[in-house]
Order: sequence, then C-alpha cells, then structure tokens
Amino acid sequence: MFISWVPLSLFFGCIISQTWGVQMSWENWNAELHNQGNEFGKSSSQPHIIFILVDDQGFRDVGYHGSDIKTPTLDRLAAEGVKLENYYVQPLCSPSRSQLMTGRYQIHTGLQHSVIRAAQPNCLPLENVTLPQKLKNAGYSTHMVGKWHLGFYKRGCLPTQRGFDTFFGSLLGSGDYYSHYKCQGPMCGYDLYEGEEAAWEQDRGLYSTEMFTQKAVSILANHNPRKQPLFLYLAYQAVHSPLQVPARYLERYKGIPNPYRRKYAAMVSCLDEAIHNLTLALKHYGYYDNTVIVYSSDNGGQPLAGGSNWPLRGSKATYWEGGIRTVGFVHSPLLMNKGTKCRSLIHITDWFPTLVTLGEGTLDEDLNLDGYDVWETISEGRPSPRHDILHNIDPIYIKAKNGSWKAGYGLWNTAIQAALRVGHWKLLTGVPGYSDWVPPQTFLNQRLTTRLHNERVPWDRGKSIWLFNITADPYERVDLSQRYPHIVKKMLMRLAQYNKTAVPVCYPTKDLRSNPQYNGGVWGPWHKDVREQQEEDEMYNNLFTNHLGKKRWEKKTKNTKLRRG
Ligand SMILES: *[C@@H]1O[C@H](CO)[C@@H](O)[C@H](O)[C@H]1NC(C)=O
Ligand SMILES: *[C@@H]1O[C@H](CO)[C@@H](O)[C@H](O)[C@H]1NC(C)=O
Ligand SMILES: *[C@@H]1O[C@H](CO)[C@@H](O)[C@H](O)[C@H]1NC(C)=O
Ligand SMILES: *[C@@H]1O[C@H](CO)[C@@H](O)[C@H](O)[C@H]1NC(C)=O
Ligand SMILES: *[C@@H]1O[C@H](CO)[C@@H](O)[C@H](O)[C@H]1NC(C)=O
Ligand SMILES: [Ca+2]
Repeated sequence: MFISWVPLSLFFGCIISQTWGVQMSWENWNAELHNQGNEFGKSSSQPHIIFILVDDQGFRDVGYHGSDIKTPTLDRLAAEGVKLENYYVQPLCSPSRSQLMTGRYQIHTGLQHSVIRAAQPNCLPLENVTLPQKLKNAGYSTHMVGKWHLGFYKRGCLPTQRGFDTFFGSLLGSGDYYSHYKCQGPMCGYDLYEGEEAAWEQDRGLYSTEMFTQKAVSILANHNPRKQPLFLYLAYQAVHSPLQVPARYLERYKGIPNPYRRKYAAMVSCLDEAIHNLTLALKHYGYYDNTVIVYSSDNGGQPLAGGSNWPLRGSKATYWEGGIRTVGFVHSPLLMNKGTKCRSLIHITDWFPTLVTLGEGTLDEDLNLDGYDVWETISEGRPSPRHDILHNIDPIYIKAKNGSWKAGYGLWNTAIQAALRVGHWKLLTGVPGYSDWVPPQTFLNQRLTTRLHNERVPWDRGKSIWLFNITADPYERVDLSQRYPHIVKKMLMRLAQYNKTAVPVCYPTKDLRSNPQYNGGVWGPWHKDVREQQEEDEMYNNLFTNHLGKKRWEKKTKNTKLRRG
C-alpha cells in the first residue's frame, strides 16, 4: 500500500523545508500511519474520494503543459498519477458543475444557456439526482467546500439539500477573495455560508484559497477514515477573477511583465501550495492509501484575466478547444497505470458513473446518464467507452447572422450555437465565440485591446459551420467543412437526434426580490414555495388572530406581499 512513499517523501520533504515549514516530518507521519492500521480499509473497498474543481484554470496554466507558472505539487501529483490529456469540460461555471453533479448533458437538465445568474429564480432541477446523493446512499459522508454556482433562489436548491452533509463556501463564487462580498450589477451581498446560514462568525477575512483549504483539512481531521468513506468536493474560487493574491506569492513572478499574468500566476502558485497542504493532511490523517484524488478545471482560461490556453484556440466561454479542453488528472495509490498519460476522450459527465461505481453505489437504469464509467480507461489504459461528446446545443444563442436551415443542408439550423465531437471530428455551428489564438503575455493591459500579437483568421461573417479533425489539428487551424460535406451532414443529423432528446431551456428573467438588501445583506434563498408560504402565513395568522384580531393581519399580509412582489 505504501508503494509511492519514498519518492513522495523526498519530494514533499524538500518542499516543506524550503517553503512551508510544516511541523511534522513526512517520515514521522509515515511511521505513525503504519501503526494506525486501517480497519475500514480492510472491511470495505470503498475509497475516499477527493474531487478538486478549480475555477478558470487554462490549458497552459499548469507546469506540466509548459507553462511559465510553477506548479510543483500539481506536476508531481499528476506525474505519479494519470494525466488526462484528452479531457473535456464545459466552457463556463454552472454548465460544468451541473454536468459533474448529474452526469448529464445540459440539454437534459434545462441548463443549456449561459450560467445561472444571481438574480434568476433557477437552480439545478430538484428532480435531477446528484453525485453526492448517490454517494451518500452508498454510505459516504459527503462534504462540500467552496463554490456552488448551481442556484439558490429557494432553500431546496442549497448544497445541503442536494446531497451534501455539510457545506462551507459561497453560493455564487467570484466575489472578493478576502471580504467574500459579491456584486452582480448594482446588487451586492455577502456570499459565505456554513450549511444554510451566512457564516459571519467563521469569517476572519482570510484569502479564500487558504480558508477553503483549512476547512477541508478540518473536515479530514474530524472524520474517522477507518469507519466511513468520505467524499469531499473541494471547489476552489481560485483562479477566477478578481485577481487578488497575498503578496508573498508574487515574489517568484517578478519577471512576468504583464501585471494580470503575474497576479494570476501567483494565484495558481497559492493554489498549488493549497493542494500540497491538502495532500499532507490526507496522509497525516490516514486517508491517503485508500483515496482517489481527481483534479479538474471547470473551463478554459480567460486571457483577459491572466489565463492562457495557448496553443489552443479561443478562451473560456467559447466552444473552441481553449474553452473546453482543460487540465485534469487522477492521483491515487489505487491506480494500476501510475505515471501514464490517458489520451482517451474523457468528459466531465463521466465522473458521475465513474465515482458512483468506485464508491459501490447504484446506477439505476432510469438515470439515462450521458457519462461513462471510465475508471478502467484511466487506471488500466483500456479503450474508452466514450466515442463522442455533445459539447452543447444552445437554442437561445442564435447569433450567427447567416446561419440557416439551408446552410445546414435542411438537417439543422446553423444559426444555433452547437458543438459536437465524434471520434476525430469536431463540428461547430452558430457563433462559437471569441476565436483568436492568444499567445501568453499578449494582454499587457486589460484596456489595451489592440491584441497586436494575437493570431486570428479574418472572420468570415458568412460562416456558420466548421469541421475539424481534432486529432490531426488540435489547434483548429484548418476548417474541413467544405472538403467533407458528407461528414458534416452525418454530424448535423446527429445534432438533430440529440436535439430530439432535449428538455426545454430554463432561463428565467431576474427577480428583484433576490437583492441581498432584502435578505440581511446576504445572497441567499428569497423564494418560498407554496407550502413554505402557507406554513408561514398560518403561523402569523394564528399569531395575529390570537392577539390582534384577524382584520389587521389581513391588511398586514397584503403589505408583505407587496413588499415581496
Ligand atoms: C432533470 O430535471 C429536468 C427538469 O425537471 C427534467 O426535465 C429532466 O428530465 C431531468 N433530467 C434528469 C436526467 O433527471
Ligand atoms: C499551507 O500550510 C502552511 C503551514 O501550515 C500555511 O502557512 C500556508 O498558509 C498554507 N497554504 C495554503 C495555501 O493553504
Ligand atoms: C430542436 O428541438 C426543438 C424542440 O423539439 C424544435 O423546436 C427545434 O426546431 C429543433 N431544432 C433543430 C435545429 O432541429
Ligand atoms: C451572408 O448574408 C449576406 C446578407 O444577408 C449575404 O450578402 C452574404 O452573401 C451571405 N454570406 C454567405 C457566405 O452566405
Ligand atoms: C484525422 O486525423 C487522424 C490523426 O492524424 C488520422 O489518422 C485520420 O486519418 C484523419 N482523418 C481524416 C479523414 O483525415
Ligand atoms: Ca469557471
């Protein structure tokens, strides 16, 4: 079980002495662990699962992809685990998170369009079964730390109502890293939660990467790894904008002239240190030998905020590879093929069936998952069960001016933003989004939009279909849609088939009652469902009829309704 002990101890030992000075030496922990034994490990094969989701880390933003950013911990964990080098997520926060939680494409949850906005009465549909629910049913203790971004307009949408035993983090994310305030347009509010309440008491103005790591470590410390398997979903706010970082991490990046890139690099380094601390805690508290760590970004990098996807095309929020192909790896002593690269197609929906199966949970047939169990592909290098990915169909995003049914051979309306991968082939329709190749360092100043160094192809306004052989041309430089019309037609037919299985888009208009100023200055549930409202009315009704007479209460109710309305 202690196969990777020696190299790890050398590696971490060096880091500890140089940088962080953690008290207990690695060798001591090692010895201590041997003495502890592992009752649960013997009686059950359910591994502990640590899922680390990072926000907006680009393809180029990890050391082992040739980055200017130093990530010794991630490099080492990935090198000793399995690097996922054909790994896809969705181009934005809520979409990726919804697919991770349900194992289903957005067309099957109604979240096809954009992200869930703070003021929208919308959330991951309550009908959709979640990954933590499944693991909880399989006997896991389930915890979430970090950014949710799957809606909160009513209590039933909160993480603790969706399968997590505990939650510490933010409902929106991307707020201030220290104050944990988040503004959306003119509306501002506090966004740090413990369970279902604002976490005022726990807030010491700590930088969120450190704060979330401390919380994760305390969860590990307070759970007995030998009694019950643990699922920890650690969704860092880093390295999304705003670009904020403790000064000490900037030291090593003095040489980066672009101030955005410099800060961003420092944020990634802090994150790398956080993962180092987390790994030490996994070992210290006796989890490590029976743990699977999954590391993933939620979408591509944003070059305007320091991120880089080079040499991939495009950025976050686009269906070019730079938006959806990203950093991912699995690290675990339980892997068979340690130290390898997995080049099979893996998608974020695959974690649901993969992790539920690993956790010995059940996958009912009526789940109709879009994900595949890819554990043997990752761990043993077996062929992937996945041959295609529906990147998305967004029927609300129809900005392609020349897009039409005609351009889609009568099979598909190419005004619609859609993207599909089948084997080597990738088809895009509609407007896929910002399409330049942005070399690192280009954006010296956020307001300076000359983008002189960017490589771009002159935008053909008439275009609404692209076809690429991604295996041969991962940077999407040669559009083959004219050359292989029969492939285009086949793929359009496939899109139309997928479209038949789509549920209607849920993208409600914003509700002004969401304003934190009506909710104690906190972003939080503002909507009551009929039953909750009745219960509340009844309670007040009794109160008022008992003490003040019914008439007065009726008047009061009206006012309340007005205020809410
Ligand atoms: C998810 O919820 C939506 C909305 O209720 C429903 O239409 C869809 O069938 C559900 N999908 C799954 C996979 O549960
Ligand atoms: C890592 O742990 C060290 C030692 O406890 C601490 O000083 C540092 O702030 C931690 N870093 C992060 C990013 O959590
Ligand atoms: C997709 O499905 C919807 C609803 O079934 C339908 O109205 C629409 O025309 C379809 N779009 C395409 C491009 O086939
Ligand atoms: C796009 O539409 C414009 C005007 O509607 C037309 O002039 C142009 O030829 C079209 N381009 C293509 C490639 O169809
Ligand atoms: C796509 O690229 C792969 C890898 O280079 C190649 O094997 C395959 O033949 C290509 N397909 C076509 C139609 O060119
Ligand atoms: Ca994101």
